[in-house]
Amino acid sequence: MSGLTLALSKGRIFEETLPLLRAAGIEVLEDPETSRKLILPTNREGVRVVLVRASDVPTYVQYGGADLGVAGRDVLHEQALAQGGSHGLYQPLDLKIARCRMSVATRADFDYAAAVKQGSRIRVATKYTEIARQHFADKGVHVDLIKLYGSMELAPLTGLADAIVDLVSTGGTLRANKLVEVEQIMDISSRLVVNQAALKLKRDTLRPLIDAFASAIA
Ligand code: PRT
Ligand code: MG
Repeated sequence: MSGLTLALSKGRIFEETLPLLRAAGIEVLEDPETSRKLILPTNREGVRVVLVRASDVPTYVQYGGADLGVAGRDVLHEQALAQGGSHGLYQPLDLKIARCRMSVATRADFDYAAAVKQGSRIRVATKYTEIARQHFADKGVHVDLIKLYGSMELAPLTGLADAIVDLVSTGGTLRANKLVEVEQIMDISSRLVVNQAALKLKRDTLRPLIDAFASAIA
């Protein structure tokens, strides 16, 4: 009961969380890029890392499959909207890692401003249908949303959609596919999320960890 399970996704979130863990005295003992294990041991007895899909991190933490985790604001906001506003996760810290922005992008030859002004229906492909729905509703723009699970950039190029809502960091992916960013929706970074019950039951192990993360960010 005293052990701690931390849910992380492979890739940028894992890589960028490592220095914060190190600052808290925790070393992950295996590399997820070479190991096939889904549960990684650490140098701290009872502290383990579980590897899950980025969009599964909030679910693991919400239902207690993990005590805490690191998830992007994109994933957290999308799931909170889908669950009617809140998922009851304690979010004590903005870790300021895996930063990017969520934006609307179109083909260069699509006049987004004119389409908005004329009140045309715009076809938008995205993985983030809830965030997109709210964003366009707030602007009073009529959209038909098309749910995709990846490679959003392809949608305007094939005529599937007029626009996409996706994450942008360097802008390289948009440029490589001749798309232009026409609107920014929100800034994204990753948050620490903690299971509410664990916060009470494992307070003595969790609190110092959260405090160590907090001072490592600053
Ligand atoms: O890849 P997989 O399908 O397994 O899952 P995932 O895409 O949900 O996970 P991952 O690891 O790619 O992303 C995890 C989290 O990292 C996201 O939820 C974001 O909070 C954050 N993040 C930060 C990003 C990016 N930056 C980012 N650039 N997630 C994705 N991207 C993608 C973006 O979707 C686009 O395809 O990178 C491309 C754009 O990058 P630039 O640099 O070319 O602009
Ligand atoms: Mg990805």
